[in-house]
Amino acid sequence: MTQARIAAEDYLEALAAHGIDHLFVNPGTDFAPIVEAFARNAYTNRKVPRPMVVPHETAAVAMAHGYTMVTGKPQAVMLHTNVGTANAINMLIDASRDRVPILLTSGRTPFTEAGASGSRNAHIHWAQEMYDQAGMLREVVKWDYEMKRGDQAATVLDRAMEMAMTSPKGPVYLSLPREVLGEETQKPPQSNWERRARPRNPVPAPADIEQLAEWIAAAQAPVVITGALGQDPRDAVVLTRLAEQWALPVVPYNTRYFAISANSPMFQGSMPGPLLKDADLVIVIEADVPWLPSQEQPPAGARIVQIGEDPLYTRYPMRSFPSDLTITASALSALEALEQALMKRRAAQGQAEARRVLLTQRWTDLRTAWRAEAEQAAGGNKNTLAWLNHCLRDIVDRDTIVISEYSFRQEYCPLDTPGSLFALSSAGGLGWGFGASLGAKLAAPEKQVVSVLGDGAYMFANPTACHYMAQMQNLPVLTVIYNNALYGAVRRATLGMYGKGVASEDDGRLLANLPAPAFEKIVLAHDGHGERVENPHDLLAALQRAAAAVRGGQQALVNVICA
Ligand SMILES: Cc1ncc(C[n+]2csc(CCOP(=O)(O)OP(=O)(O)O)c2C)c(N)n1
Repeated sequence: MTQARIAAEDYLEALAAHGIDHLFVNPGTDFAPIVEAFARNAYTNRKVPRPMVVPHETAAVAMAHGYTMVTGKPQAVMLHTNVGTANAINMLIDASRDRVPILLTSGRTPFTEAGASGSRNAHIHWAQEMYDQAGMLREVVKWDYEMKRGDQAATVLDRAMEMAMTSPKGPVYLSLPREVLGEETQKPPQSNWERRARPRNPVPAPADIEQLAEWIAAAQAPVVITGALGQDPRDAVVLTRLAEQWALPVVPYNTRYFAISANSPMFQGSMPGPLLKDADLVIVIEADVPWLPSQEQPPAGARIVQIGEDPLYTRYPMRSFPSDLTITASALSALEALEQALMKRRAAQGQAEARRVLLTQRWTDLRTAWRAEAEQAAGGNKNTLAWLNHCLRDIVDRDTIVISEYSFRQEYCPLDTPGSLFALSSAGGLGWGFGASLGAKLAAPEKQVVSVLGDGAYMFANPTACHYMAQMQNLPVLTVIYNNALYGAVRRATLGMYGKGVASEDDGRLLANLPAPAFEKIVLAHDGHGERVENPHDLLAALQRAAAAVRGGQQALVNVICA
């Protein structure tokens, strides 16, 4: 019997037509037409995304994020009505603040109480209805919509994807009522996608670049501060070239991507600190918070330049960093234009040479200090963050993707490859790293994927859901836990405000202590390899065994008990 085609079939095909290879799902009663459409598709050879059941929404969105950050190709997630969507919002905030395009969708409880094939037939269908389901997340998506008719499947996706993929990129949301997905469709879906030229990323005005080049040529003490630069790996290539040629020190501050290698003398640590204090030119590129004004400031006379695709961070309610020149441009286009503009100013390079000598010496001294700090732990009986990162040098190679939430430091473990580092969004919604590492591995199976997570961050990720995905989808990743049995950031915040208060009497540990269970045993339940390391002396060998297990196709976890 031939069955009438339903809208869900058109919808899945439209997803594939937009290059969406994976649909990360956590299903519910709203999914029936989607399930039927996937099942029917098994009898055709039409291209549809590969569905993947992820047993927690945090992991599902983090996986989509991880896949997209590595490939640049947005993926789709489908969740269950309001309740599943609610679980996803933390990860959506992360993606939104770092402009990662994700198509988040969820079913909408049937709106009809009877009469249509998708009408309500379960108790929950009444209580799960909201006046405005998208209202929960409207503030963190660029665009949201509810599909109204079955024949809209293709056009609605065209709109969703052009919104997600146009600068500044970001997540979008679509809700999918069950009756609509189940509608019988009469004619092939209409789409004019082939005639929808997308605008390019913003490029800088030539006059602004000339001005900046002039300032660079004249500067005695410039500093470049980056945050999300490197999202396009080419950013890092051009920045490094420019920084090395013009002796521009670079501080990737709370960086989310690889901006410059710590092996370059122009890498000057990850805190603005002294360079900012003495700067006469501060070039802020894709950095929402280039320094903490309550703690440090550039000198009053310093010139400040802010460059970014959305340099005013228009979705941030309050942000007041000064700027003498604000340039709306992608980092790549601004850096390339700057390179050209500086070529005409070669005469000014003498100044840069003198600076290069000083900066190279500073970098050499910093490197010596970083190494000494790391090796100090080797002689002791407690692992430290520096030692953990130092030991990672031994397993991290040019083909490794490192995910940090937020315990990885290039100071102790330099990387060399653009596109090799991904760190938690500036929004700081914890629980991202483990799922993102799975998405990264899915996107780049040939690469070694290592995530370095705090013990708190690991638990926020719903670790059993993540270990489950690693096992079921054959995604052997290495998870390294920097386990200080503490919410260290919470303790620091308490001591920062009440260093002399009553809360300091127990070293700010009230509400921050996190006595940790044997995480290394959780991975065993998922056919993985687990290690627990108490003594610094044992760390390297444990990491090597874990990396070998991963090469053998097993997921692995190293629980590093730290000071
Ligand atoms: C979803 C979420 N909940 C709570 C917080 C608040 N928070 C910020 S840092 C932190 C502690 C994280 O602990 P851990 O990952 O062990 O890292 P540590 O601070 O100890 O280095 C918490 C709870 C958050 N950022 N995100």
